[in-house]
Amino acid sequence: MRSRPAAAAVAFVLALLLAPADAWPGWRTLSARRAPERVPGGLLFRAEGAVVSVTAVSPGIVRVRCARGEAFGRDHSYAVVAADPPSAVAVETGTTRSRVATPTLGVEIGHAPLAISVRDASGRLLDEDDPARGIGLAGEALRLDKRLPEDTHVYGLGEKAGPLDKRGRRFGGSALAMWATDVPGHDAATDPLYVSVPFYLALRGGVAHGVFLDSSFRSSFDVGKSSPNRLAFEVEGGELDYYLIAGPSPKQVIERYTALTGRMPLPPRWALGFHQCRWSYVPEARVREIAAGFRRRGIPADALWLDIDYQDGFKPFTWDREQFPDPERLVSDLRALGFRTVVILDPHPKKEPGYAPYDSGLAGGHFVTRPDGSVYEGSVWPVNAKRDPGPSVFPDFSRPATRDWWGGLMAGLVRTGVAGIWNDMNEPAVFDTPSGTLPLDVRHDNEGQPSDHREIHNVYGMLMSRATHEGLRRLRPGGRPFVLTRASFAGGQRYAAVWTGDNTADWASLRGSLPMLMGLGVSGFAFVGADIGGFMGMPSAELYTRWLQAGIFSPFMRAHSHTGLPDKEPWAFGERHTHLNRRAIELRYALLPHLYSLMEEASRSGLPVLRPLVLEFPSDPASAAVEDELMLGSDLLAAPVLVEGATERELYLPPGEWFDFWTAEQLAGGVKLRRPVTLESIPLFARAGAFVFRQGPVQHSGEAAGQPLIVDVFPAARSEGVLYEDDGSSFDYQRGSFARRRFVQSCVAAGCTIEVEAAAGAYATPARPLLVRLRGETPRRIRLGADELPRRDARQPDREPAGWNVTPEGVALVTLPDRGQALALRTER
Ligand code: MIG
Repeated sequence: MRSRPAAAAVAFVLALLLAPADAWPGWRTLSARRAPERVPGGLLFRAEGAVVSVTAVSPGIVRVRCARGEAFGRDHSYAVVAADPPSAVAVETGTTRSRVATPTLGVEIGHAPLAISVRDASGRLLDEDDPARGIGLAGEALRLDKRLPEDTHVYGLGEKAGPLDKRGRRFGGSALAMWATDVPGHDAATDPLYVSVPFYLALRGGVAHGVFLDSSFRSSFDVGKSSPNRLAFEVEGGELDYYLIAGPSPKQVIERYTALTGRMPLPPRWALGFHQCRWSYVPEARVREIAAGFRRRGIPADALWLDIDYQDGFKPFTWDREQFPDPERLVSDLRALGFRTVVILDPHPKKEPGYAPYDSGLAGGHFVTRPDGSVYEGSVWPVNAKRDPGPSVFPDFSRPATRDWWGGLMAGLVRTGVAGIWNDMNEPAVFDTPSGTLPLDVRHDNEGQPSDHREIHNVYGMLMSRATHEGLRRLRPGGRPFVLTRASFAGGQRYAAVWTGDNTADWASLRGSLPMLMGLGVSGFAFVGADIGGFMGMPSAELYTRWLQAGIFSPFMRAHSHTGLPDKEPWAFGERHTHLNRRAIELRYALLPHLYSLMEEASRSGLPVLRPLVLEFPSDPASAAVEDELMLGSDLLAAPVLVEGATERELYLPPGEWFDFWTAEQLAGGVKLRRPVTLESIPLFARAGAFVFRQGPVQHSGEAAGQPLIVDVFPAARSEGVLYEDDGSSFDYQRGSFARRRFVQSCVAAGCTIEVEAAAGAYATPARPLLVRLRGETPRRIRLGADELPRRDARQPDREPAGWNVTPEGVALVTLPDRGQALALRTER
């Protein structure tokens, strides 16, 4: 039976009219009440009970802001550092639609409901609000619904468990919250975790854009969960204030996002070494034993960590003098062995008159209060002290004067020689509230506009790490600070590295750590790592070794353990595994020059060091969901073994030409491979054209000076690589004292040319041998400039300072003295 066309049309129109109300109970959709007004950078719309502005903040970033009432409140952000003045913008206003356009982004705004669509310069649709819903109001909450096309992938949202693609797989999608939470033993289903980054990157057909919701209130993201083709986000208070960020590549989105929220500062080089931690190494004799344990076994390491038990009754800024009678001596003795000391500082000084941080904090009004003005007291570690247990008070890190005060309290630790600070429990975690954190009505300064914990909770940890970072900068002006934090927020990459908290010693946690770390990287946090070996519980020897082998590729590489467990150091799993573990850490140290160069790049571009494949291959559909492999920079692909008892590793190589890093076997990409593996295997692949910068064996990062610089070159028609070096610890690089060197390769049928440019910058690299390893082919002849390079006698290598030979493994190895000069090698096939 056929219905009459007119009736069908009426039914269709009716359905359209009724649908929004039906589908959106409890929410009121905003519509413009009159023509928009011009404001700097864009347009302002007035709706029933709310205002909405759409403004360009840079050619590639448009800001959409919605507030209740007749006008916006204070324009303030803990995340955004560089909002440029509104840039060149074209504005058109119409009766039903208006437009705000930059040279990169065109935003069309429908007036009723207020809903936008975003196109790039070529007119391609990037993003679109649900045209029937747009922005909704309900109680204190504000919400926005966007369309989520079937083929869109969603990455980022900070520190999240589960799949790399936040669209999710199970249950049709993900509902993810931003609310810093202490979650010991988290697993793939745990949400939220400690860090809140309300930023995502959407990728569709190889074209990316980003959305950053700049709200510190609790927010939620429904990524295709309640409806597979919708992405909705909601804030529980304050404004709905978000930025649309142009690509078109995912890397450009991340560069723009981190231009807005800041980038990781270059860390000291030692912080890229291996860190050994445990809850807790006490007394000091045990710390010395651990240090000696590394050196005796020749296992490289750079830092030893002191967890809460080094303190007197868990009071920050104190030492337990029975267990640590002379901390200064301990720290300097460790330093003489090449170890830095990092200590924990939690945000909960004990309420104890006579304890200086409590007294000065109280006098300075530095602690958060209840609504009646009394200082809030809660139970955290000091309540478990053996002597005089008691409650804690909580610094208000949202008050600038409090951040300064807290920073100054570290003077003693800095004088003791402590090299870095570890901020834990800063969600903040509280033992005696049902929520596990501060009550929502606790008062905060909020940088001069008093507010409550609902608004500050998510930035509390970041602001603590900011106070710590800024304090270290003041106390030790010449040295780069090292801070590790558990909780943070968008922009927190400016202050501290992040570790993923209390994971578990099981295989699922090892596998889950990869997408978690890659998601953090996409979200602006380049300096990240997970507890190697797993924090809760005891790993098998095999799991520990596999975790270490994967951990080599984490920018922050630290092994840690819960209290009360057997020894978990790299040598605690028997002789065979000690050997395997040493080899893994040695590879990490060998790669330090490469890693440091990538970290320097990250400090300027915001691009992560540990990358999901999709960042390098955004147009390759098969790369989109790969989460058990990673890219270290753009040239190395690691496929760590993540399965118990594995005898082979199935892996995917993206399109292009590849080499097995170990054997230089040439492999065609765009396919899945199966590679046999043993316990020793660390499957690693180099893109054709890769330059891999390495150093010889060391016991700690301080031993590198004067060591040979080793460069592995994998042939390609044309490629380049960049090596970055500096003194590794000071800020002199900001005044030109660095050495940045470009390596350029071009190959034709007859052979390859490898040009090493003279270093740019004023830092003089130490005189050293330069070892160039030509991988994947053995030439007949090699020239240095115009002259043929002599063959070296591998048995008496020092006879010929410059020359080449073929190593026993069959690698053509060129040895040259290096003083940072330019040089050119030509090979003849
Ligand atoms: O309530 O300081 O995530 O790394 O060892 C536990 C003791 C407190 C939690 C941290 C963990 C640390 C532990 N801390």
